[in-house]
Order: sequence, then structure tokens, then C-alpha cells
Amino acid sequence: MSAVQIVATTPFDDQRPGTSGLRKKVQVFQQPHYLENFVQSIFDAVEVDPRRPLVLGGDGRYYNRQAIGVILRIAAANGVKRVLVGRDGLLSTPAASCVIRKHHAFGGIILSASHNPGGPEGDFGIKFNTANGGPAPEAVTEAIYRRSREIDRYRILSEQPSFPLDQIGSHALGEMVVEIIDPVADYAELMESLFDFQALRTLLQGGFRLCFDAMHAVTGPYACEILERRLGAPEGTVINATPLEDFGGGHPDPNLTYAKDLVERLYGPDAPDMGAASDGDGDRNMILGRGFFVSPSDSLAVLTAHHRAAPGYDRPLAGVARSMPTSRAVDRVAQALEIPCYETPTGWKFFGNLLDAGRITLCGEESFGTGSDHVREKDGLWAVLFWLNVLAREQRGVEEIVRAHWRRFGRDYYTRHDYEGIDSKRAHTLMDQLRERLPTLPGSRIGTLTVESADDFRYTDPVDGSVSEHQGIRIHFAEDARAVFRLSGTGTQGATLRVYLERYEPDPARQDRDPQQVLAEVITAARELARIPQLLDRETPDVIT
Ligand code: VG1
Ligand code: CO
Repeated sequence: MSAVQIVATTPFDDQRPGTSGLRKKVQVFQQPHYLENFVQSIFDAVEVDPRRPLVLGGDGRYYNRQAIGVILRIAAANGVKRVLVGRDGLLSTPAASCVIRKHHAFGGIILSASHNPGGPEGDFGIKFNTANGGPAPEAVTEAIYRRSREIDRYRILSEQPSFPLDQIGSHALGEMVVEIIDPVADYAELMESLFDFQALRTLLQGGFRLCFDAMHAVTGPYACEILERRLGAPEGTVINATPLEDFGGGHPDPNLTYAKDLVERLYGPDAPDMGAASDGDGDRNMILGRGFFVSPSDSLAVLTAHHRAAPGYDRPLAGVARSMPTSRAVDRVAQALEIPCYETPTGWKFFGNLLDAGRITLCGEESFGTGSDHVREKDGLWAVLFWLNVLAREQRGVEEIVRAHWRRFGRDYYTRHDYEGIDSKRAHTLMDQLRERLPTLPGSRIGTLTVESADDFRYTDPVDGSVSEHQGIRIHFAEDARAVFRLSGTGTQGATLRVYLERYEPDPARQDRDPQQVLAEVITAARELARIPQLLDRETPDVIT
């Protein structure tokens, strides 16, 4: 009945994982053997520890359930003895990280394409996390990729799982035990250990109004349980709370463009005191005040400056880290706190070593990602609870707190311009040409700005010494401004060029301007330097955040 089948197969040539796992169109994953090949490659590259469980769950998007069935059968055929699966196949990315750590799993498989749209025409994704709860480091993802290039068979149980995924309980599948667990419980307990839930209850039951937009993605059940049930926020605090396979047709991406329902409320009449949103898999966050947007780079800096408000962080921080394109706002706080500040390549996996070694406590990315040493992923709801804890302690609003922060540390005006769906060859030509000209740039004037230094970011991991090359081109201007160029590693169609722009303003009298205007000269200089209009045939970016 539960025989292991060995199925002959041939490799696909496109299974190189990007910034966070393998992301493709659903139709690509639906090809015969496609998912099976990649999952078998994981089990071939990673040692299965039969004494420890595997964690499995996803963001609930289209194909999540089918993929869980296939992965369970392949896991059982590869010597896994116990799998913890989130009820309904759900686990947010940070909750999966929490469960891996708490239950001493040897790893976890997370099914998500994060903020990319879902549904039969949308995207699907799969990612392997290691025993520390974090995304597999490059050495592991490379081993999985190498294996996927030469795979010629996979092992799969002939038996189909016949039990329902929607009820907590234990079931046998071949020699393996499948435990359906509450996807929220372990995570909620961890949040309770970090934040002052009593103070949050007083705040949320005392007239402070929060609106949390789950964007029909995985954080719905988490936010309802924690914000409404445990903290007593009024019913309706969480909007778009039911996870849908196609996220209601939207982009589950928390930014001013895609979190429309939330933005309308926060910028409309009778706006609540705070707005927040998370993405498809629950690891991103956007924080809004009444008619006020908190840039993710500033959010990291503010939480760092106010870390003592939260009981779980009421101690000196070991250090902080930000991804290279993230603004330098947090660097200024680190300097004041006299703690180290690390600059890492884009992607959460680079924070993992620093977190494991105890070198940093908080970290973040400009792409709406913030997190800490409590798990090994960025964590959307955690950031929202942290902000609430700061507000409860300070008894001030979101905007007031950020403005006070700028007065003290200065404001790092920031924006990101994305050129999406461009021809991949053109994108690489642009980057190559810019890279070639780097040595000639210092000293040259572009408009009103002078290039001070220019390089292609190369990262040496301070813990294990591993080196990552070509992590983005950095141009520093003498006028305390910076432009960064890199190509996205998460898209599924063509290439995306990301241009990150920032400029520092220490003068409190000049901190209330529109970032696009303040950054106009830096934006023009960046376009000229990279010859964007000529090489991409584009006059304006597709998305501005
Ligand atoms: C983007 C972001 C990056 C983030 C990654 C995964 O990558 O820029 O900061 O770590 O998405 O986020 P890229 O390569 O497209 O720029 V998520 O929420 O997918 O896990
Ligand atoms: Co995400």
C-alpha cells in the first residue's frame, strides 16, 4: 500500500533559487515532475535527520494544497519520520521560522511567492529553511541547484494522503507521522514573550484605533488571533482577513500602491491612529500614521532608537544590520548607541549568520522588511506589535515619533524606483556598462552633484568569511547623497532594475518636504549615470516606493 516508487526524470534548466527561493509561474510548477524534481533535489542536498521533524506550510496561495500533498509523499519516501504541517497548509514565513526553532526541526519547506500575485495565472514559490529557522545559505541553495541540474530520479510514496488538512491531529503516511498543528499558537506565544501585552491591551481597548490590512493573505488568522482576540482590539480592526488562493486578485504587497484599502482609510476622513499591512507570506510590514507614511528604513531606525520600550528588547542591543540599499538612518542610531552596524547584501539569509553569532539583535531592509533575533526571517506582525509597544510607552502618535526622530538624528530622504518587466539582456547590458565605468566616476560632476566614490558591492561575511560578489552598484555623492543600482532576484518575468535613492537632511527646518522633490537631482543623476532612457527605452519607473 505504501510502497516507495522510484520515478525516472530529467532535469529542468531553470531551478536556480533567487533572492528567496525558487519562484515561477504556477503553470511552470504544474509541469509533470517539476515540483518533484526540486523537492527531491532538496532532500538529496540536505541531510535528513530522522530524529527531528520537518516543518511544512505556505501562504495559502493557489497550488499550496496540491504541493503539500506531493511534498509529504516525497518526504516520506526520503526517510523523514515526522512532519509538522500548519492547519489548512498555512504557515506564515516568520511562524514557520518560529516552529522550526521551537520544535528543533532539521529544516522547513515554505511554499510562497511572497508579495507576488497568486491564482492559476499567478506565481508560486518554494524555499528551504535550515535548522536555525532561516533561509538556506548560498552554499546550500547552490548544492540544491547543482543537484537539480543532474537529477535523474525521485522517490515518492505511491499512497496519497487521505486525511484532512483542516483539523489538528496526527496521521500516518507510510512510516512517517504527519502532525497537523495550529499555525498561530507557537508564534502568538513568542510574541507574548517579547511585548508588553498588558500595555497593548490598555492601548487598543482605550480608544486608540488601529487598522491592519491582511490583504487576503496569510496574516489574517494571525492578526485576528493576536490583535482582536488576545489584545482585545475592536472587531473589524483586521481587514481583508480571510486568506484567498488569489489574494482577491490583488498584489499582496504592503506599499502605498497596492495596499489601497488601507491607504484610503489612513489618508481619508476620520482616519484611524495607525495603519499597518503585511504581504502574502507575512514577513513584510508597512506602517502608517494618520495621513503619514513611515519609510521602512526609518522604521528600522525608530525601533532601534526605542528598543527599550519592548520588554523583549529592554537590554543593550548586540548590534544592528541593514541591507546595503537600505538608507543609512539606522547607522546614525547605532552610532549614538555605540553598537556595531553591519551592511549586508539584499536578502534575509545574509542576516542569519550575524543573528546566529549573536552579533546583531535587530535588522531590516528597505523593502518593508524588519526583524530581530527572535526568529530567522523578517516578521511583519512582529514589527506592528513593536510599533504599538513604542506608541503605548511614548503616549505619542506615529507621525510625532518619526518627526522627533528626524529632529534628533536628521532625515534620510529615500525612494526606490523600479523598472519592471524589462528585457533581461538590456538590463544586464546596463549593469555591465555602469560597472565598467566605475573607476572613472569619482570626481566627475553630474548636474549639481559630484561623485565621491563608486563601487560594486562585495560582501565578506564577518562570521564565516564567505564572499558574495556583485551585490549592487553604489554611487556616493559628495552632497551626502547616494544612488544604488541592482537587478531583482525575485521576479518571474523579464528583469527588474531597482534604483535606490537617498539624501541626508540634518536641518529640522527642511525635513518636511516631498521626497521625490528633494531627491530630484539624485534621480536625474542616477538616470544619466546608468543611461536608463537610452538603454531601457523607459522614461519613468513602473513603481515608486
Ligand atoms: C526583494 C527585496 C528584498 C527581499 C526579497 C524577498 O528582492 O528587494 O529586499 O529580501 O524581495 O522578500 P529582489 O531581489 O526582488 O530585490 V519577500 O517578502 O519575498 O520574502
Ligand atoms: Co514576503
